[in-house]
Amino acid sequence: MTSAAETTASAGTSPTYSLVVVSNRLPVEIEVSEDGTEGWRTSPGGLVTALEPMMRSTDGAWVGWPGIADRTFEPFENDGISIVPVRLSESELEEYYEGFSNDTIWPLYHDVIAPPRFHREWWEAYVRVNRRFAEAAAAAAAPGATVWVHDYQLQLVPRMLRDLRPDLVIGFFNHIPFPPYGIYAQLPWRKQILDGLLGADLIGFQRLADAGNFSRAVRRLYGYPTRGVAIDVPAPEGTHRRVIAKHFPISIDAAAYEELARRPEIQERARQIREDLGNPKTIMLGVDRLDYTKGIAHRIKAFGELLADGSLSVEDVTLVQVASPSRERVGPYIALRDEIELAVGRLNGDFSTISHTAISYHHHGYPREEMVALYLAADVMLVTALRDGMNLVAKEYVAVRFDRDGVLVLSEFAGAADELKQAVLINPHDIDGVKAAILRAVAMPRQERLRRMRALRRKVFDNDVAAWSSSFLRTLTEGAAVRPGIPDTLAGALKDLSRADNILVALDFDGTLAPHVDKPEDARAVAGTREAVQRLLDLDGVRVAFVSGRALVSLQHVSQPQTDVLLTGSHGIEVQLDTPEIELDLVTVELEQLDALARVLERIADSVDGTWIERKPAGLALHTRLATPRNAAAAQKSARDELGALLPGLTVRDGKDVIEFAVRSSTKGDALERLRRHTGADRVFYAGDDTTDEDAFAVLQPGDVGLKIGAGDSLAGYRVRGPEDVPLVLGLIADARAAVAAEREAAAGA
Ligand code: GDG
Repeated sequence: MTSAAETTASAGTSPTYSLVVVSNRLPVEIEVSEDGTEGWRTSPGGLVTALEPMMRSTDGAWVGWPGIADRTFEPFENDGISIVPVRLSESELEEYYEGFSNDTIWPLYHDVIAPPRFHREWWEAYVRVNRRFAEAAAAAAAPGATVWVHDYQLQLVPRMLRDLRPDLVIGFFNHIPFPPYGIYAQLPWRKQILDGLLGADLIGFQRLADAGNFSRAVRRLYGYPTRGVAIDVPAPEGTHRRVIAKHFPISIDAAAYEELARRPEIQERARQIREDLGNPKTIMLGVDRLDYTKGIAHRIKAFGELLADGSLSVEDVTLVQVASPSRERVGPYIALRDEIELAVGRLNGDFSTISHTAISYHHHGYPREEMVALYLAADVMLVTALRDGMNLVAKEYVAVRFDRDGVLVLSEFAGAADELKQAVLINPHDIDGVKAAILRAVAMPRQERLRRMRALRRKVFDNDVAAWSSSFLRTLTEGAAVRPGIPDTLAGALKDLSRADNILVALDFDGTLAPHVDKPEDARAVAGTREAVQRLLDLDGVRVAFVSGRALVSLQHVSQPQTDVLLTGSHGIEVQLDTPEIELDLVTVELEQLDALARVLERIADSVDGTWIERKPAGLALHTRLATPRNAAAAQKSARDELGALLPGLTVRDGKDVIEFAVRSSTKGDALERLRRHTGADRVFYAGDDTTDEDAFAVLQPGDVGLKIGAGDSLAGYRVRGPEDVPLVLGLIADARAAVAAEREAAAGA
């Protein structure tokens, strides 16, 4: 237990961290010992287990509320994790947490199972508290740090944080469902919440459907273009920021649950539980926070009807229901407790005997060991949620059952149903369906139980919580967002590169020097590019080249290059290397093939109405758009047949109403090799953004530097966020080179 130090004023400059997790509750809670001293105790939750190893290894901090109102605590270290407590007052707890989070957002996002209540004061408190969390996270984050914000209580934090700290990489994960638009649209602050979330680079959801609901809401309320998981959010100066909204189904530390289940004392406890219940043939179990989303009443109703109609008897079947206390000051939860306990009391009154209780009901929290023993003892696990983001209880039950026995009855409205398809799936609203599923589970033959459980276990163990968090963070830091600015490692590599005698700086154009635009002819390099290129051109031993997939004439038009810039177009087929003419980089035999190809196609085009040929740098295309379908097909067939016989090595590409033949297929890798030979460079710097640039990265040699612009897999060793960073990188090369030249001059003079 770490002792708790309270403070009233913030103490000087605080340290900063490269990974900051932000959640409403901290992973620690305050504990008062008998002598009245206070200390911190780790509260074991799934999220802590998931993030602990990463937090320890990456210099992480956790920002959150310590679970006690009106107290200010200094940041402290607990079990290797830095803890940054956020203060909440009693009235803020009522309005921001119990009110807006748990009585507005929670019911709204869970399909309005309970009516959401909308109060403007609650909303104001929510904004205020979210700002406090954002400020605490901003203060704790090192330059360029990754911040991972959790859950529905903090949906405004991503935007507030981005405004405070544009340098950060921001992720958000929503643990609960995101509702369909028809429901979401009820929220008076629906636009503000979306805007808050869109401040993140990556927004994670439990299910595919949740991510879809979110993207649809963004389209409906803001009209931003969305494609697949990508949403393009307008940013200053007519640019866009790409936000990814994608599902990452959360999981549990499956191995840790199995390890507990294998302990002899826990197995003994499971046997004990069975005995204490009077050794019924079947134990059914429900474990839930006492929440109206969990469908506890539906489960009790179905069980009661089965007892009433004689399908089950209390001698044979007992239902154990753990309903752990939750949100006990929120109105609907107070009413729910009464409703459930009335139903349990009635049912027990009607059906229990002196020796057998129908429902063994427990309104307590239990230690995890006891939960595992209950899972082990349960023949049938009932998860009947009306709506649930994931439902970890279902996964825990599966992880514990190393004996591969036990039947999981699972609501299709729990996120877990997307993965756990071998469970007995139910619609909890269909009471007859639930009753049938219970009977099926109780009577399921052992063979079938084992088969299903084996498949379920594979799912849960293959995608455990470590896989979940690393997949989210990988997507966040490598895929969805690239840290802004120039990485230190890149600056070091450029210094090293600049020591070579001859350097080639080769640059892709579209997406690298110029942002992508809708009309290719509108592309222009970002401000500062021309000046940076000129600085390089002015240095001895430095050559600059543009490498593009565009036809060379088009590249000249959009890039307006200085005369000394070397150019290659059409993926290396066209080159302009220190001559005013555009050369085709074709060898004699290819030129001869090109002639032969032209003769054949010209003859065909002359003889078939509505067809014509187009010359390309290394080939020709036969267009058939204006011919009758029959003539078009015949012309294409004879071109293919004749050329197949005459020039078997040609590359053939079929298009709509066009067939293309090329004597040479070339890549940007070929282009870069050609430039390396031409310039005699000892070291090469190459920058590019798309898959065709990977061919160039692939031919880089030790000591060369490859720079990927933006997200996505790449062979390049370094990465920056976008074209606006490239002039800075070029400036660094120029600086380093100038410094080397000055050094050499000084050495020569000495
Ligand atoms: C939200 C989403 C999503 C419960 N009673 C006791 C106890 N528990 C543990 C369970 C489980 C956890 O609490 C409950 O997790 P669930 O996933 O079932 O549900 P929520 O609390 O509603 O969680 C949900 C989750 O976030 C994660 O993203 O899956 O959909 O609603 O781990 O075992 N644990 C102990 N004693 C109890 O009495 N020790």
